[in-house]
Amino acid sequence: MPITEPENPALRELSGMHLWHDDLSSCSQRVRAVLAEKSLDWESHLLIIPKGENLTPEFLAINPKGLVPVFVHDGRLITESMDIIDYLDKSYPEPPMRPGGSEEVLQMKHWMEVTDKAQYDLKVLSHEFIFRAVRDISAEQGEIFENDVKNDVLVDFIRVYKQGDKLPEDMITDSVNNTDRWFRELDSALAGRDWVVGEGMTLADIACMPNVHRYELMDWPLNNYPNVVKWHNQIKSTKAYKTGILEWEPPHVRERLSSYVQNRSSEGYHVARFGVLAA
Ligand SMILES: N[C@@H](CCC(=O)N[C@@H](CS)C(=O)NCC(=O)O)C(=O)O
Repeated sequence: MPITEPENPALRELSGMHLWHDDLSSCSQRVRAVLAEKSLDWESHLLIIPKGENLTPEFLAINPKGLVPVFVHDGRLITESMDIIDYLDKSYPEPPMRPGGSEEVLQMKHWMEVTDKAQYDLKVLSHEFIFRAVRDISAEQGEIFENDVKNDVLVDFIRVYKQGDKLPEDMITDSVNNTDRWFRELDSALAGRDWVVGEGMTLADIACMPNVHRYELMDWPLNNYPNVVKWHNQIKSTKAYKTGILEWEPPHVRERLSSYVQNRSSEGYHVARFGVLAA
């Protein structure tokens, strides 16, 4: 969404930078990563999605879609993580997070777009293979989704997710195959290069970073994409990754998620058993 003047008067009066975010959400990680790289001061409004804190009347008055991140800067409202990071880089160009040439800028935008489109598959696979450890949709939350959240895609997904302890196999297979395609394209883009586009870290790297981090947590077979592994190891030493992602991820939650992945894997339920990964 482009920058708008919020209808909510309380938001119009806010000064400085405010971010409504969740500790593990990939879209929130992306915004925190840029804020960290640029050493910007911001006020945190942390909402824990599994607790339903994105479903309160107060938050739905801020974003009726029930989604984080939401960013407000001196009364201007921006939702959509890719738009927020673009806004931040244009407003605070140091250090620059876009390449010099216009062709490379187009490539960077391409990576922001395809990774934005990859969000639904990340949601499906994260919920199935990681978040079941921490996210159970209560009856009360289910009603809020059905009645108050203005977001058909999310409401439909939550309806399927809460129906049983497994998502339909064809849904998982589609998401695995789409994600493998995304990884293969990223691996080709990174052949012989340190960064996705240009000579330094750009918004293209920031766009992809949270997804690869999440898939690593899921025990996705990353070794299928050697250039991505090399890039990801380098990314791990950046401020964007350490401050934007790791510092917000409580170690006990990370351990809980990892042991959930391992336990389900030992029962034979693992992402690599689906779609092209199983072939
Ligand atoms: N395209 C949006 C997607 C935002 C989104 O899907 N946010 C997720 C967290 S990453 C969320 O708030 N989910 C709420 C829920 O699952 O209830 C963006 O990039 O900001």
